[in-house]
Amino acid sequence: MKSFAYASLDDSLATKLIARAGLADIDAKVKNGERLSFEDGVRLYETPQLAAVGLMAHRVRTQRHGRKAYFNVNQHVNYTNICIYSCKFCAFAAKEGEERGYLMTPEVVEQKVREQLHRPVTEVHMVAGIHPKMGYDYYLDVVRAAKRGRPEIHVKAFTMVEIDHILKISGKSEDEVFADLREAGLGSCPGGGAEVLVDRVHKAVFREKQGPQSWLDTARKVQRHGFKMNATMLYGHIERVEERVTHLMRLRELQDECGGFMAYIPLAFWPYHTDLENFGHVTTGHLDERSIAVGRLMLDNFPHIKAYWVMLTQESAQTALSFGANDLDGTVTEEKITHDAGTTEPQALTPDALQHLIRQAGYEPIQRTTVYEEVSAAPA
Ligand code: V47
Repeated sequence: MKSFAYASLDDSLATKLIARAGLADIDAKVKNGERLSFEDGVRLYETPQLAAVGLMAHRVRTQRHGRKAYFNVNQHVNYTNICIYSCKFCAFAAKEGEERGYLMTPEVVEQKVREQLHRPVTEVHMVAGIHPKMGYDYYLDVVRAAKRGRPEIHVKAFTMVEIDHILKISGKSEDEVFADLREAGLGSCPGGGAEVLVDRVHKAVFREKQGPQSWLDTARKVQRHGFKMNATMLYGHIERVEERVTHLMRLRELQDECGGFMAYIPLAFWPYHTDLENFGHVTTGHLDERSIAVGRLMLDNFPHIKAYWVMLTQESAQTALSFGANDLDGTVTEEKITHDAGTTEPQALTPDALQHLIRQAGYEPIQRTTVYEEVSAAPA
């Protein structure tokens, strides 16, 4: 298939368009590999000229990744929805004793992984609520159970909220806990729980849960102990533009210090069945593309920008490949967090469907492992 016109827009024409949008100074910085400032980030979020922002992000994406677009074959296991916290954006959490509450035993986790043995799954993504009663060994056991079910699988598990909780209940030193997690089979950590790394948003929306500084401190611990991880931002609720940019600056600083982030993943907020249902709006393509593009431009030290189709929708995620994203995440299989909050997307996509989205946008689909090794070039 011929390249999608936008993706191969002549560079001098792009430069003119960006200058017409009043962003020539930012464009010059991007071209010279200069770091963008907080004020630049705010302008990128506020300019009405989204196409110009997208062109700059696309140029950076193309320099780094050419026409490659990654996906993986994975499965999600949300081992419990019972949670001590009541975050206003969350429709997934249940209280102990509530009818919709559930807790998987390690045996059930193993069974979930075994159920997918006929598919070429390389990753299990495990995140959950913070259960009031489960002890330290339970966390190690769910990781061990996944590995028992499929020994070669990469276990990407536990957000910084879970890691912080595990450290606190362990009664062990930080070194011992990370050694135990590694021995159990933990491979890396997902990027959830960051929400917006700003105190105002934390107080207003997820007051009881780990705050911005603790998320960053825990991420530092994880990376210093040699684990790779991702970083998310939950956007499209009460956060302000300046707060989104502050979030990005904080991630960029930590990446300078530790270098263990693989991908930045902006997550579009779904409001249904949450305490923000009457306040929030469903995500729009405009904000999705901008979130991806600004992430690509501000996070000059992040190798990958992921457009997570479950939250962005397939349409927005596919378009995001031309706005700075180079990854669509994976097949997913069984997702609860966004589905409880009303996403209109299916539970799973086949590798074929992901490759189709990528090819239709003019890119080359590449199956990857969790840590971005190429599994194999997809057949043409
Ligand atoms: O931390 C909760 C978010 C996250 C809602 O690292 C919501 O590869 C939208 O982090 N609407 C969990 N989002 C998911 C996550 C993730 C997903 C895919 C890949 C990776 C990765 C990480 O979901 C939570 C929270 O920020 N979330 N409720 C909601 N109503």
